[in-house]
Amino acid sequence: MPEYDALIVGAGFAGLYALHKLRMLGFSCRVLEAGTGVGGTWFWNRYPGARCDVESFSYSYSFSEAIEQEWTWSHRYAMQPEILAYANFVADKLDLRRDISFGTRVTAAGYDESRHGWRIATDTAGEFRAHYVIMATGCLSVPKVPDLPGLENFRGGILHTADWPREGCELAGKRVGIIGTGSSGVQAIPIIAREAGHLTVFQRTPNFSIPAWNGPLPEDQRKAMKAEYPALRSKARNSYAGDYADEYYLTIMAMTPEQREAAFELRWREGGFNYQYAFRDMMDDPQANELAADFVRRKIRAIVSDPITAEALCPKDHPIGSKRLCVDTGYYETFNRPNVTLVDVKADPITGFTASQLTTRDHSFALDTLVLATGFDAMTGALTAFDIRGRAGRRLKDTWQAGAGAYLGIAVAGFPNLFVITGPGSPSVLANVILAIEQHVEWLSELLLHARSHRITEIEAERKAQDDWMADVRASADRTLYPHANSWYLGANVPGKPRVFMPYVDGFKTYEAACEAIAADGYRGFHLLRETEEAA
Ligand code: NA7
Repeated sequence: MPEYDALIVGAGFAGLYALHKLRMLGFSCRVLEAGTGVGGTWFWNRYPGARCDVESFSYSYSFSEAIEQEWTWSHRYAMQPEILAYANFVADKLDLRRDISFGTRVTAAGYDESRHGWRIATDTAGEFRAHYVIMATGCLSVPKVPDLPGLENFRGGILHTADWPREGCELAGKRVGIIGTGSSGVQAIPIIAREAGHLTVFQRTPNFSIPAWNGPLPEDQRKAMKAEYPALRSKARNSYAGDYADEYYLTIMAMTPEQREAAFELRWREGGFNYQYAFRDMMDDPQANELAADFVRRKIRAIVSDPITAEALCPKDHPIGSKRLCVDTGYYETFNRPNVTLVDVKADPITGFTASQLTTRDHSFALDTLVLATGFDAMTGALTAFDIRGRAGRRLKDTWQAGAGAYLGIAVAGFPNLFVITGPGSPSVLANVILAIEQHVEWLSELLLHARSHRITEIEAERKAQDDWMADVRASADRTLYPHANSWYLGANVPGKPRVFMPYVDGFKTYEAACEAIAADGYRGFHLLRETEEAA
């Protein structure tokens, strides 16, 4: 059976960097990847309009100056094909493919206590052994197909945004329905509307969306940004969100109404996430949040011509930012098109499907194709999709029955020598995830080097340290407005999933400092078993 120091699950941005980093440090590694190529979420999410909503110069690896300088981003926000091309460029440049098994899905992983190592089963490549397992499986990698009544009757095409056919899909002139108005739906709807004969948007909950104002980056700007990379990266590393945008210097409640209006307008015109991160009280103070939300609702009413449609598009049931903000290109404007209809399925619920129709309580809609933009079993989906068994054969799924948690969001008590990149309890999805990945991979590499040089055979989070960490994560979240929405941050989008707020809300910089302090304190909160202790 092939044996490695580390098996890495997933060849997205986390898996690629983990492979590079650990290989450079002399660990033998193999990456197991279910897809036929690198890129992770960018490999699967090929729906029309798929784009990153963090700026490209930020959403890119910072660990290699050569990569930074050789690669040139074409747009402020890169589209999916460009990000996938970037992942491929990195894989080639670092010669990573030779250590990746593509088309290989992990089906089970079990800890062998006598060997202090893992045994991993796959669907196509047999079994492997490894001292360490690194789950680089992504926070948004298991698509969620909702339980729609009678969907099996529908004979038209059914597509999920997160599992879009590689060869694309012909929607020209067709009657297309789309369910879901989160980031994926908001990006896909304007593009599909241009192609389709008619597009019907089935909306359960409207989301807040801020314009991206995306566009090509002029040559001089690209050059200037490349020259500025060290400063941009350092600013990102010292920020809340792991991004180089200016953040948190405005307090909504300290401004006059005129100043506020001007500040909201400025952030709207700048576009993107900084509408949230510019304001220090937006996620803490309900009154401040409502003012920011009201500004966006007024924008929606000004853009959308039909007042009933406009009102239906205005989010009113959650604080702005408590569900991940959407960043769009012409989303609200799309509802002014004559070939687009909005259906509020909270008011008029979906009741079933025939071979060619979606029916709601009050209406029926003839469709050729149904697009599901219905999201993911986020943050834990890929970690509970197959059996991971730790000490005494205990399943990770059972361990997390009352809510997912990991010490520093990276290691789980009872699962020695297994690590999760951007796991529950770390900033992950609340930060620029590429930087969050880099920080985790780098911190973990130091831990594994420490283990190697101190002849440590087993690394395990202590239960108390993990419980205390997660209690702090929850307490911090509870001081904010984040838990005030039925969001995927707390698993609310998956029926039966325990509702626990999973991301670390105190920001990237604070989190990194906590990780460094724990390392400096001899990896406080980890039980490190030395070979000599074991012999004694
Ligand atoms: P999201 O943000 O989870 O959005 C999923 C959407 O699908 C959301 O509007 C849901 O409405 C809707 N949905 C889910 N199930 C149903 C049913 N049964 N009926 C009607 N509507 C439904 O996923 P995305 O893929 O858009 O984005 C996820 C992240 O990926 C995003 O935040 C970025 O980080 C990238 P609901 O709000 O639950 O009422």
